[in-house]
Amino acid sequence: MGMKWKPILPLLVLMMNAATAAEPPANYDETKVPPIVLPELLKNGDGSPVKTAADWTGKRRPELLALFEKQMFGRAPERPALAFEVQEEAVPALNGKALRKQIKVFFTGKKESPGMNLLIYTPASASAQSPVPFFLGLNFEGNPSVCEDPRILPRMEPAAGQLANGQPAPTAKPAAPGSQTSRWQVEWLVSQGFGTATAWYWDIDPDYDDGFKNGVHALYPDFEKSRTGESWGSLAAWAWGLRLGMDYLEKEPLCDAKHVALHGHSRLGKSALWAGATDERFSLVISNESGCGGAALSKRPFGETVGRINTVFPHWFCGNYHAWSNREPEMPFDQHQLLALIAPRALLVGSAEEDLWADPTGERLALEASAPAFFLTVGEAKSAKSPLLQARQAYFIRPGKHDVMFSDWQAWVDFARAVWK
Ligand code: GTR
Repeated sequence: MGMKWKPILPLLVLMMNAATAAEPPANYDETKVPPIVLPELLKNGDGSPVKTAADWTGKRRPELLALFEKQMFGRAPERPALAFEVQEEAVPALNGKALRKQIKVFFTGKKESPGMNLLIYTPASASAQSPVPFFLGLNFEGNPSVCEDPRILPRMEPAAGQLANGQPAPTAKPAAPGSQTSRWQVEWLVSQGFGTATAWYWDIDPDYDDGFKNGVHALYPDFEKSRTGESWGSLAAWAWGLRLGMDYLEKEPLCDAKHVALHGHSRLGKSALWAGATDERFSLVISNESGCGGAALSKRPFGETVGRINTVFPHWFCGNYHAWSNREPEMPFDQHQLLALIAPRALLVGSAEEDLWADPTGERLALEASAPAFFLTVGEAKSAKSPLLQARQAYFIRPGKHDVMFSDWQAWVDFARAVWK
């Protein structure tokens, strides 16, 4: 036995060295960022130019969607026909200022299957006759964390899991009721005339590397049986859940489904961008400090890198994305192209000055580089009626750290009002 194992040890040591050697330390020095060349936005893969909105919609947009699906987020199964159960009909909440509803949305179209709890608040005055615009987003810590309301149904705790390497999986951090109040601003949002809908992202897929054995992945065994480098990772699973949330909002009488803003912070901002890129029902997409794999350009070596994100979160992207670790200069795509997929709908990219890990400058540059797709598509769609083409895109940066703050919400609401008027 001993003899058998001996030769393997030096090999293991070698492999570990290779892994650490491949991960250079994060760069935070702007003078060390070399000039970068971004992949073309308005040129098709065959080299032909994209000159009109029809060229974009008919050819370039589908081509880029396929590229991001194949190389980055992975292909998800078709969403099931909507099946939901009203757990709580609209009832007065938050001292009469709001209505609260709680809905279970099932993941396989069958009512006995697992699902996510969608928590909804609207202004007290909302009705089927006067539905309200909505903000939809996943939360990090469970529905009871988003505001102080003892009637929010407890989160559904997932069974203890195992990591792909056989170790016990981490359990979700317990959340105190209302612990995320400042990040959700529910009372303020309803006072401004908006509805808000949210679900816990772990309901869809627990956030650890389990080899895609649990969460929604487990509910599609036939799809998983033929798993390849192009199959969905966890970010795509959360995006899939967001789209299912929209399937429900389209049926929700209190929601004006033509005006739904999809928002997400950090890793959930990455998912929001992918859901917004793939699903044109979202009329506004808000990426808050989504950084690497979100709004930030990957080709800028600043803060988090593709190699680092794939190492620390191997389950987030599809298998193929791992091939781009530490090969950013060779990547045939970058995040400005993902942002462009939102056009001609509205897009807000939010950054924080101290959130250097997410590369605020890279987030702004990606947004700027996506602008030609917005000019092309919005310009032709709205022509003279919309002199302010830039109003379809906003970049918001505020002082402070990686977080969702009240000032972020104020900016999002201001922008929503501007694009929805
Ligand atoms: C970090 C990760 C970021 C971001 C963040 C978050 O650790 O490196 O890409 O997603 O987590 O989601 O809070």
